[in-house]
Amino acid sequence: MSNKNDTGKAYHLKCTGDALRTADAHSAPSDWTLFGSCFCPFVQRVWVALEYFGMDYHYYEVDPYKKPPELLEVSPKGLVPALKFNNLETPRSLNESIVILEYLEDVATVQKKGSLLPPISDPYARALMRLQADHINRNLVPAFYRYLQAQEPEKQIEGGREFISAIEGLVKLFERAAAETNTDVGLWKEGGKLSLADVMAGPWLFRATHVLVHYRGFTLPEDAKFRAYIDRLVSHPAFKSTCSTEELYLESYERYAYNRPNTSQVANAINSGRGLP
Ligand SMILES: N[C@@H](CCC(=O)N[C@@H](CS)C(=O)NCC(=O)O)C(=O)O
Repeated sequence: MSNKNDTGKAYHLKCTGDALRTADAHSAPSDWTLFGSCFCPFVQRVWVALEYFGMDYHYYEVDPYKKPPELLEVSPKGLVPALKFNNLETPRSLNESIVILEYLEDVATVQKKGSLLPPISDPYARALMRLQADHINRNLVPAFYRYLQAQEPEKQIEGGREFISAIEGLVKLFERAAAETNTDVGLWKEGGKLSLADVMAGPWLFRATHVLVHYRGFTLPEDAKFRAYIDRLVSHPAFKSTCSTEELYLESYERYAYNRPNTSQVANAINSGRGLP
């Protein structure tokens, strides 16, 4: 091992805690199969939405680094999440967390199971939420990995600043939506309902509260409103039901924290300055 503090822990292959209970409750065949991995934040996005809408699905754990043929059939780059449609004459599937989220949002709208977006009657509010989503993908998510993978102390300090600034950018967009619209701004507002932005950012904000704290000595912004937001997010029933125990994340992310070679396509993209897969 190149770094003496790297204890060589492997990523987990089975959920724990609340997520295990949810996976067990969805272990029977269904019209949809969610190809997931217990540690994966992109999977968690889709999983939270499935839980939020109360949809029927089969949770199926795969190792995306081993790329079994059944995963490659439903996701060309062998990335999780993927959603497979069973019981159709011709095989169908979707990959890419955001594409799957939008698909679920459409199905939920048609089936009147709720929505993660403000109502269609308020296109401006919907657009503001999509701005939040865009910021999350463009800034918050890559900043999380750059920070976690940074090895030199100066790079870690810079990574921490960049991650904080991505959080502040998101907060500004939440505040803007609250000021400019009368409809939903998600959990940012006390009493608000879960939003697309909450689902998209939640998995990384949640991991920041333990993975970044543990490996980078990160402290979440002190701002009381932000702290209250994080509490609402991680205790939301749909979110909480997809969370494993802290230990699972700490162990699964050790390879990122020591920037082990070939950790993942995401880690390689960060190391080479390319966009995320
Ligand atoms: N853009 C994809 C990214 C998904 C992704 O990177 N998933 C990781 C697990 S967290 C994966 O499958 N990695 C396999 C690999 O790196 O080969 C999405 O949003 O769904």
